[in-house]
Amino acid sequence: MLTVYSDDHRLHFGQSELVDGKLQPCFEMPSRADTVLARVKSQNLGEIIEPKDFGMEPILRAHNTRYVEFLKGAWARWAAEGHTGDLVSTTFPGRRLLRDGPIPTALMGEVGHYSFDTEAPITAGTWQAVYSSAQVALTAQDHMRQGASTAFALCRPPGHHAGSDFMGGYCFLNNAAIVSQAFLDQGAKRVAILDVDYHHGNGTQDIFYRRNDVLFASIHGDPLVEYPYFLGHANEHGEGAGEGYNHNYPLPHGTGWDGWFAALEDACRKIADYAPDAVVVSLGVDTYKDDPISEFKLDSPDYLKMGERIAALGIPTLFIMEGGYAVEAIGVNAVNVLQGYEGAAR
Ligand code: SP5
Ligand code: ZN
Repeated sequence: MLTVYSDDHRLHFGQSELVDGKLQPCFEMPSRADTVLARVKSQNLGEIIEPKDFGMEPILRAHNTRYVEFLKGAWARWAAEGHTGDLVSTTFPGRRLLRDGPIPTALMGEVGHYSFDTEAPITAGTWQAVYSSAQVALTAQDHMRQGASTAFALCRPPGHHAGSDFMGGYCFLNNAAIVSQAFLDQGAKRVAILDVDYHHGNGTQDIFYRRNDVLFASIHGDPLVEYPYFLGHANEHGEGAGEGYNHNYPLPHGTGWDGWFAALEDACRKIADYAPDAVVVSLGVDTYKDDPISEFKLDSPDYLKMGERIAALGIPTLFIMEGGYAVEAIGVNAVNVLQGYEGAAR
């Protein structure tokens, strides 16, 4: 399996994250991608290439232009104001504040307008890193356009919490949404996104919620007790033309392989019924038992079985790296999914 990777991910390195009222190092750190890349190499998964540059157009097919312009220019404006620390929002349009009102001209207001939490810090290199992360995904997608049945986009920063016009949860541009739209723009009739990250892919759900050309299925910690808290319930099935094309599997804290696999089985049957031209997997491995911010109990060998079940769909599958914060284990776990897939698809 081809892996696409760019060193540019290092350019995004948030200084800190608020945990228990204290600032601590960000869980989403550069060494995550290093661990995954090292495992891809040690297992001889296949060729590793740098991304090509597909420009802004495929990004703007999934994202709001003004939001993207904001991301691109925010650091230069922040630095010009004399700031040196990360640009992070602390104020958000909660209920009966103007969520869609005039966009504040002050940066701290504008970043609040475009954020849903404090977990997507904009640093000096954030734009280049998220742009390259999207190009990593698009390059893997292009490999499949040319006929490959699978590819691995080793994206960092991740993307599934980012909506068309908002960031949060370590995410800025939604890599899975961008490549799904690219498949459609190249002639695919239907794409299914399978989101196996521990957290609900609220951004991806939001982008495709009113559409029937992308089916979204997500297995995640129940939002009643888990981040992102405000989306991801089982009764969210889509709206308008999208009714029936969104499937959430919220699971309780402590869920192990058996409970998790039952949800995967149901999601895979829905995907098979949908008969998509391509499957995009939002591959988070924060479902691991020792993940520092998560409460599922999957163990490393389980990820092989996850890959095998996805391969049994028999549909071209693009894997997009999302979360996973047990840094020493995420290489083994992510690559186990890919090797499980390849072993079964072979
Ligand atoms: C892409 C992705 O996986 N984003 C996840 C963002 C989750 N942010 C919530 C972090 C909450 C940290 N809670 C600390 C618990 C320590 N035991
Ligand atoms: Zn996650």
